[in-house]
Amino acid sequence: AAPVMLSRFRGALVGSVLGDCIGGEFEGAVDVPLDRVLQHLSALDDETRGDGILQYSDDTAMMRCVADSLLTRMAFDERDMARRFAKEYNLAPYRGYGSGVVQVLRKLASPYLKDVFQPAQAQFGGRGSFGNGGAMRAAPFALAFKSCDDVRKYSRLGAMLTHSCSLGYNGAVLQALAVHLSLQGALAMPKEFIDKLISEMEEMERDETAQFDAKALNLSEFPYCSRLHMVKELMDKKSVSIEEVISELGNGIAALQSVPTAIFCVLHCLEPREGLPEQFGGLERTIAYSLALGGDTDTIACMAGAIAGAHYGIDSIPQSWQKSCEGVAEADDLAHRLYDLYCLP
Ligand code: 8NA
Ligand code: MG
Ligand code: MG
Repeated sequence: AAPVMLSRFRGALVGSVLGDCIGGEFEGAVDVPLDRVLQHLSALDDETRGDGILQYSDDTAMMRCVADSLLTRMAFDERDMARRFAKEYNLAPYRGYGSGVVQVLRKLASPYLKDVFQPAQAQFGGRGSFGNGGAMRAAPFALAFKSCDDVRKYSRLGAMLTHSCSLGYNGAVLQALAVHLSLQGALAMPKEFIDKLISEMEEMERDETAQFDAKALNLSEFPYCSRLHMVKELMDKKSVSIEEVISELGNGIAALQSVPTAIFCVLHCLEPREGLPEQFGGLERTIAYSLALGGDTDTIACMAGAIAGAHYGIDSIPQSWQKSCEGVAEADDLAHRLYDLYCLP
């Protein structure tokens, strides 16, 4: 039976935290053999393992700020959200933030700042960041807003607090829309799911700024659409190698090289796959597969975990995994409260 909406909400946020915590092990690794991934995952079942619980990173820290802000303000409030990012960074700067974004977070801490979008716009010589930091924290926007229009609008603004390059914030909108559709059960029809995302991105990338940024960065026109078309092609293939996924979609810290990749991980793992344990359910397969790609594993697994968690629901997540990761109970609580907000008339 399809999971109920509350279970999907909980799955989305808990799945996201698990991806971040479990994926942290391989962040930045170039080559991650599947047996190392499976070893890492089976260690989570071992109650006696000595290395304590897996810590979350910037992905979860910022996701929690987004959720807390939306819940407290019961709306998108850019000043409140910016203040929470800055405060969180100040309290725990060791969470593995991107090297550029820390400058934005320091500026956002200033009480004299008039325009909270300004520090992000000053990044990288005025071009803004195209990193995946906006996308990694985008899931709560899909839980806080019912309409597709609102999800689009506020996930974009939320990302622009740190990522003013269109490649950065469009990646965040793509991630939020993927979670939004997954909550509606749209992954029951994978082809329609990817087609819907392609048409959404077509609309967004027709925008003048998006066209300008793609050109300035030497990318093809409609960069997200091209990647999503590639996702669709890879879905149709009988067998796909890890190398092919990495070379066609990427596994890097740019949103363009990681959001379509995370979406592919979810789609690819809707069915059992060779090399992944038979007893694994879809969410476990998705996380395992995301890790095996190497590169920005915590963030790709965090984004794939949110989309997959929204599809399979909380009951698909092993207790032992939940117990092994920092911040799961808090994420579950945020999901419950966002659900209550979502249900308000
Ligand atoms: P960001 O805005 O600092 O972007 C990340 C990086 O992307 C920057 O440091 C640059 O190297 C590069 N970059 C982005 N935009 C441009 C541009 N316009 N021109 C040239 N280079 C650019 O931070 P973010 O929040 O987007 O980063 C998110 C990632 O950082 C996530 O993967 C997250 O997990 C974290 N991360 C941490 C570690 C770590 O050491 N723990 C490693 C990689 C990433
Ligand atoms: Mg991280
Ligand atoms: Mg990362």
